[in-house]
This record gives sequence, C-alpha cells and structure tokens, in this order.
Amino acid sequence: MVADKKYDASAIQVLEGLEPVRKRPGMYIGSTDERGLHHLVWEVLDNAIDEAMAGYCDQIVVTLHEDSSVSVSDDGRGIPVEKHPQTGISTVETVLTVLHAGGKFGGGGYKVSGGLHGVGVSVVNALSARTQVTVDRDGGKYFVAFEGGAPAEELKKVGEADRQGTIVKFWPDEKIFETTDFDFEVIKKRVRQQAYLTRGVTITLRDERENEEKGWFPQVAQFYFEGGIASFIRHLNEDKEAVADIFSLRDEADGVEVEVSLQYTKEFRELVLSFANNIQTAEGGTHVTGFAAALTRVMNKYARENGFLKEKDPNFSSEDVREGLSAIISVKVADPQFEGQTKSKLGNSNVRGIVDRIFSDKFSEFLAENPPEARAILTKCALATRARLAARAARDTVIRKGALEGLTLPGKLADCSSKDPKNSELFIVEGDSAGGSAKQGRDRYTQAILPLRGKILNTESCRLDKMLANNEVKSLIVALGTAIGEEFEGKKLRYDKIVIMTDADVDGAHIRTLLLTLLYRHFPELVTQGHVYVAQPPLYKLVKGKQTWYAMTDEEKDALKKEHDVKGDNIQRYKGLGEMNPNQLWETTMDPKTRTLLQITIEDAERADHIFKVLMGDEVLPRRRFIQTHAGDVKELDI
Ligand code: 1YM
Repeated sequence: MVADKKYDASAIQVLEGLEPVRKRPGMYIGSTDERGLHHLVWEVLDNAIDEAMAGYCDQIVVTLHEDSSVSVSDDGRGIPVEKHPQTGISTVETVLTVLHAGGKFGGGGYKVSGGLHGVGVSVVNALSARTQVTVDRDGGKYFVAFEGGAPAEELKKVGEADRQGTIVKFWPDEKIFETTDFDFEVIKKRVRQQAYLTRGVTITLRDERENEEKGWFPQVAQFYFEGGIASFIRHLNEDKEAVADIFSLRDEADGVEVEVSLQYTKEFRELVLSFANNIQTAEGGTHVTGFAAALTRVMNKYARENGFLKEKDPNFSSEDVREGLSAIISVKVADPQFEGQTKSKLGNSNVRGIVDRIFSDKFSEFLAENPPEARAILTKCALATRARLAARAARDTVIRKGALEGLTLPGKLADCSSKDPKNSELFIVEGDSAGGSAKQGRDRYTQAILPLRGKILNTESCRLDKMLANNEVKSLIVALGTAIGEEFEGKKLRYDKIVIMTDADVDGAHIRTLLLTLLYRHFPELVTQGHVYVAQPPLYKLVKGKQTWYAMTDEEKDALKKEHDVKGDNIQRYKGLGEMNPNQLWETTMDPKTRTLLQITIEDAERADHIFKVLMGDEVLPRRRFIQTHAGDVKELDI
C-alpha cells in the first residue's frame, strides 16, 4: 500500500490537534460518566437542530444501534465536502478534526459558543473509537471515516444521491467512557424538548438494541409539535389544574428572536424554564429578568386600572405574580454569552430590554382583549398576595421566638469546627442511630452532622407558614444559614456541600425524595449551583481473612465474590446506615478520599418533586397511574 504523503502529514496534525481532548475529556464534555457519554449525542444533535433552525431541514432521526453506536441523520444541506481554504482538507474533515471548527466558518446561523455546549463535533470524533460521516449533497453520496479522531478512510464519493443530508455515526470509545450504555429515556426527554423548541421539525428516536422486556422490536418515539413551546407548556401542566388559557407570543427585534408561552395553574409554585438557542439556561439570565420585570409591571398596571388593586393596596410582588405560573422563555441570539457557575446563565445585556418590551406589549394586549382570562389570573394573584401576607405574619411570630434568627443552631446539629464554608460539609442523616455513628466517624474539622428523624418533612403543603411550624425543617434551615423565602441569601450558606445520607431501602428513598423536594422548592439556587449531593453507602460488606471489600451494587458484590472466592457467610448485606460502625461509615461513605458522592442536578430534583407530587398530592389519578407503572421497580420491600 502506498500511502498518500500529504494525507499522512495531515493525519498527524489532526491527531496532535485532538490529543488534548482525549487526554482531558472532562474539560470538553464535563465528565466521562453517563452524563458525558450522552453529551456526545447532544453535540451531534445540536448540529442537526442548527440546520433545522436555519430552515434547511425538517426530519432528524436518532438511532441507537445494536453495536452500541449512535447515528444522527438529517435532511439538511449536507456538510460541505469541497476543499476548505484554511486547512487544505475538505470542509467535512475539517469540521470533524479541528477543535472548535464546529462554529460555522463565516456562515451566519445561531451557532452557540462557550459553555459545555457547542464544543463541536470534533470532540465527539476525538472521543469515539470510530466515526463515520455520510453526506448527500449536489447529487453525490460522500463517505469519510475516522478512528480515535484520526482519519481512517479518506473522503470519497461512493455513489449518487437524490436527497440532501448528513449522517454522523459514532462508536464512543470504551477506553475513555465509564459506560457506553445509552439511556433511551434520557435521550427521549432531550429529543422531545428540542422538538418543542424547534417548530416544524420532526425528530424520530429509534432504539434497535436488544430489549428482553419489550421484545426484540425496535422502540420508536417520534416528536413533532405544531404548537412549539405552547405544546411544551401543555405537557408540563398535564397534571395541574389550569386557571386560564395558554398565552403565547413569537416576535423578533434587533436580530433577537423571542418566544414566550405561559399558563397560570392552581399550584403554589412557579415553573419557569428558559432557553437560549435551544440550550436550557438553568441559572436564568437577561431573558428571564426582562420577562419577570415586565410581568410584574404589566400585572400591576392592569390590576390598578381594572380595580383588582385599590388605591390603598400595595403592589403585587414579583413572587405574587409568579405563583402557579408555568412559563417558557426561549430566545435565539446570534452571539450568546453563557455565564454563571455552570455556564447556564445568559449574559447578553441587550436581551433584557428586548424581551421586556416584546413581552409587555403582547401580554398587555392579551389581558385587555381577554377579560375573563385576565380576571382569573388577577384573582389568583390577589390570593397569592393574601397568602404571602399571612405567611409573613406567621413567620414573624416564629422569628420573634428566635428560632430562625440563626443565633441558636439546633441542639442536635454536631457542627464542624471550621468556619470557612468553602471546606465545610453538612451531612443530613436519617435517624438518630446512624446520626450517632456519623458523629463519631466524621472529620470534625470539616464535617457537620444533622440527624433528622423519620417522618420529618411531611409537609405536603409547601406553604411557608406550615413548613416553618415543622421542627425538623426549622433545624435544617437554621443549619444551612441562608434563611428562606424572601429572606433567602445564598451567600450566607454555611456549607459548600450538603450531603443527604439515607439508607439504601424504600424508607431511605422516601426521605431522600422529601428532602430533595424541599430543597428544589425552597432552595433551588443551592441545587443549580451544585451544592447538593447524595451519599452512596455500600450495600454489601465482604470479608475474607483480614481483608474487607465493600460493594455498592449487586453486580459489584457478585464480581468481588467471584474474584476473591468469598463464601456465603462472609457477605453481609447492610440494611441501614445504623448497622455500620463509625469507622466503616467513615471509610465507605464519608471520607473524601474514598467515597463517591452523587451530585444532584436540577433535573434530578425536578424528578423528585414530580414523584413527590404524584405520591402526596391530592389528585388520585396520576398517583394510581404512577404506582401501576412503577410497581415493578421496587425490587425489595423492607417490612
Ligand atoms: C447529523 C449532524 O451536522 N448537519 C449539518 C451540518 C452543517 C451543515 C448542514 C451546513 C452548514 C452550512 C452550510 C453553514 C455544518 N456545516 C458546517 C460547516 N448533522 C449535521 N448540516 N452548509 C451545510 O452553516 O454555512 C459545520 S456544521 F462548517 F462546514 F459549514
């Protein structure tokens, strides 16, 4: 075989170019666990979505193949195949092999830069054992393949094509990822969300992998939403009782495209999701502040002019006008700036005024033209205001007693001696006996322990006044140091990590759900800023002679058992944290050097909240549905 010299040289260049990605994948995709693995799919899907947003493509298919590869295909223009002037190789090869070449060369479009998103499809290539790209363009079918990021099969024309489009297929590198098992449900959620945000596109998800439960037929999900984000609101409010119809707007100003959809429900909480260029902005940003300011102003103006607020009444607060509100704010900006701790906060300052202006115009118009809807919404706000004032009165009584002043930390809190929040951790431990072990086993300098008793937070109600009457909740709030509600101050947080440590059984899961729900509803900032964790205590202890091993899962236990030939008697299944002595608890679960902590994302907390609502809420139908669907999930019930 005679190698093409020039091609060889470019292959080496490419390898050097992508080497940093293979060396430090976390820098580019966050992590190499399941989340990082799925990031590869988002990256390729983003490119197809961009093509759809630009108006060139309306069909996208994501396929999970049997050989653990994934492919994404679209019917867009096809990635260009002609020689790229700057690199001397084809544009498609450039896109796949040059870091940050994903941002379109001089082309317009809404390509996102910065953050974890938009790192470019070259990162996917770098982290895949093999990547194949097929381009149908100008009547020809072209093919190129890479291995470990390096060119493996040169770009060539392999046939004719009567369609246009791109197919990217990749095999994630098993040497890089902890797992290469894609989760259908995770991808489905993402695909659904993208379909809501990209009007007119149909996205199909096919799972062709073997599936014993469901038979060997491919699982298929397909999404197309005529209504765009209005359909999204309908989906989010499925289990909620609406107060008024959905309001939606779509407009553009100064090159910024704005879409807002909202609906008031009888809930107490607000649910505001925001996106910039189809990327969720969990920390909000200028689009959200513009929206919130306009909403408060418009509601107050309407209320004054139409007698919902009398002269002596104070204005609605921004909290009042957001109670029970489900809203989606989606903007498309040419040059989005992502800021904040997790790079999920939109920073473009001109967006604030644009969203404010567009939303206040259209929403005022909506209220003026739909008096019955307006009446229902304003009545709901007035109710929220009364409840807020009642809650404040109740809280003032509580505060007068001194409980929330933060002066008296709860008696059962074993605080750490360090006063620097940056290296302090709070373990919330289920039950007094486990709490005892944790207090003895901990690092006293950095680790604080707060034991909470079983039926802690049966605060079905999320009203602040009721919650503050609960002693367990009060202890937690005082320990956190941030206060709650209007008085919440994130920077007063006394611990960098808040670790929930519960038993690995059904009760433990219940308490964890309650705690996550509490944090999600009343301290969402702590979740979005990554302060909340779940401890991962082992499920088994295996002993042979003087050696001890711990296993977190049944699979791990079986593997250790086989590897070290441990006989049945020497395997102990931990029923609860309380069964571990302080030393074991430290070694397996608390020691920063050896433990595994699961960081909770806002999606995890949102899921807990959903489960909580279904299990505790007063609507019977969703609860019955939930229990029927998940009855099989409970493998072992501790009675
Ligand atoms: C399955 C993934 O990548 N589709 C895709 C990508 C591109 C284009 C079309 C495209 C863009 C432009 C012009 C332009 C990309 N092109 C580039 C680059 N699907 C997928 N479909 N023609 C085609 O933006 O001007 C990067 S991505 F850089 F080559 F233009």
